[in-house]
Amino acid sequence: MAEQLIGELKSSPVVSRCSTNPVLSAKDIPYPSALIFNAGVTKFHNRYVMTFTNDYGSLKDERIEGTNIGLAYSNDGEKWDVQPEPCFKLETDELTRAYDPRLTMIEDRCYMCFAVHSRHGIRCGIAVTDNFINFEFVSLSVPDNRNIVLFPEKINNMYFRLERPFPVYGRNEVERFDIWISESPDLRYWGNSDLLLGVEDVPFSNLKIGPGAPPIKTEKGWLTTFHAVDLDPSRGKNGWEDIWNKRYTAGIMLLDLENPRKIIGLYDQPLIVPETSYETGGCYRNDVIFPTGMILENTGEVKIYYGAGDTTICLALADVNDLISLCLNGNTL
Ligand code: BMA
Repeated sequence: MAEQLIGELKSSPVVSRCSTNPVLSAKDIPYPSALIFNAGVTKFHNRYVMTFTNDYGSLKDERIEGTNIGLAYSNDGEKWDVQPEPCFKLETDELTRAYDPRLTMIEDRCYMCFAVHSRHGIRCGIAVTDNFINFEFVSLSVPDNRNIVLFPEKINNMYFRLERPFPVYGRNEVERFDIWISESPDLRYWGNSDLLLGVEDVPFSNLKIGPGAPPIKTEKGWLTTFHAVDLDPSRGKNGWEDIWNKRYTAGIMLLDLENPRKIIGLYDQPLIVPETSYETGGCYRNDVIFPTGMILENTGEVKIYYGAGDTTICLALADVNDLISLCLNGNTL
């Protein structure tokens, strides 16, 4: 059972929302689309590239029929040119849905991590591409696992990833899920797994947490977002489903540059909380902020992309030093 209720939360004042939010929604998509959300974003050949979850069906009748992954390019990270066709879809007897893509450039190639529904549980895939047309499978986890994000470079000669297995028997409570870290010599074989952050150490979650956008490298450490969920059983219908009593917020933490298994700063309050009309109403699931992309510009500006309400893609902006201060000094900024 959920522990204490979390109550009211507020976004950090260091974050501002892009004035053109949502930066992408179903009306911008030139093929069947009802909900688009949870987008991987990175810089690729001097442009920004985005891959995003596209649930198609009927927005009007609140019906989803299937999922593919769409592709968009941008020159400024804000205005997006959606490509005429989706770029990725999984449909085999065993694997039925790929979604929640995250993008990481490593050694000049673009890696896409994604969640996969299979007939035998939820798995995490990693594929690599040089053109967003052909994708080569690199690895697929065992169930149940979701939200894999890759670090953009080797650390002490190993690749690292954050991930979120979901133990259903061993944790003694329903949906009590944590963030883990693993390493690999080749991005294919993963091991040396450790708990990175337990949900009990996040004061604004009473349920589960998971990795957000792939970490970015700063002078002070690896800066990375995560999603944090709180449950309030008194919440009722809050979107398409009969009952949606969860809220998703975005948190932020800083990991040691040389040893990313070590958290050197964790902001004890959420960074982004559902607050605007496009986050709190009219969504498939209202009150969901799901960060999946983060870009550090030369100016020190950080672009944070997040899915809003599992319905649109939004952008938030912050200064990298402010984000680092939040992690190191908590609420005393
Ligand atoms: C998670 C995933 C995400 C989704 C989130 C909120 O479990 O399914 O795709 O954004 O829930 O509904």
